[in-house]
Amino acid sequence: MKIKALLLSLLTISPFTSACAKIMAHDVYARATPPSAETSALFGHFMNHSDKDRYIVSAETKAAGKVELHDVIMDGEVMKMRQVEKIKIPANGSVTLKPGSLHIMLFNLEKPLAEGNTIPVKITFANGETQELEAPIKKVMSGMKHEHHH
Ligand SMILES: [Cu+2]
Repeated sequence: MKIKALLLSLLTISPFTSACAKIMAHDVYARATPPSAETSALFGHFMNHSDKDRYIVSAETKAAGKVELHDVIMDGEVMKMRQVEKIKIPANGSVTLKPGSLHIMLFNLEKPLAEGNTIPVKITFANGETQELEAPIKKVMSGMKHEHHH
């Protein structure tokens, strides 16, 4: 009984219990690539459970030589990717990185991304916090479509 009580008190005073859950990453995944591709992208949903705006400022993975934060803009009728400095996760809100929109771009892939595998990803926020996660590799049908077909 005494040990249990001690453990419980350790848990409650841990400084990590509250700070950790402020940004929650959901369904982060990487786009599967054909064998010759050298680029891919990471998508996912980030929730901000704090009352301050938060920003993703960089990401890294050993699966890619270079990683950039990207947005997609309309240039006339052409969709173009452009690099952005940061991705905002609004206070008490969320941001979705998805095909045809914000994404984390992967360049110089070490090897093609095969569906079913995972890659380790480290995301850095503007306040210096980092979050590490394993992103599963999934097939993405098209970069520009938003509808779901069944
Ligand atoms: Cu891109």
